[in-house]
Amino acid sequence: MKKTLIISSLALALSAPAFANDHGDHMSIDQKYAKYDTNKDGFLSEAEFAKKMDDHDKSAEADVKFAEIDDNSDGKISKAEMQDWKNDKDDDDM
Ligand SMILES: [Ca+2]
Ligand SMILES: [Ca+2]
Repeated sequence: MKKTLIISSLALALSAPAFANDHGDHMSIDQKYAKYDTNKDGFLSEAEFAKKMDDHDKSAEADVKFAEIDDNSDGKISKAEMQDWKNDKDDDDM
């Protein structure tokens, strides 16, 4: 009984970090994109992105983040750019 408890505690401890990451990212990129791409042109404009950052209380960083994510500097964020940026970041605060 005691041994079982230790093993399950260990399993819980090992699975906890993975679970925490999943928990912080319960929406897929597609879902997030659909939510904030309000004019449905398939890109996030700076205004659309600013709204997204505002929802996360990060409006002060919006222009910096936008420039960071907008890899080809065409003034809009494609899904691929978003995905690349997310892949580069370990902690997902989006
Ligand atoms: Ca758009
Ligand atoms: Ca771009």
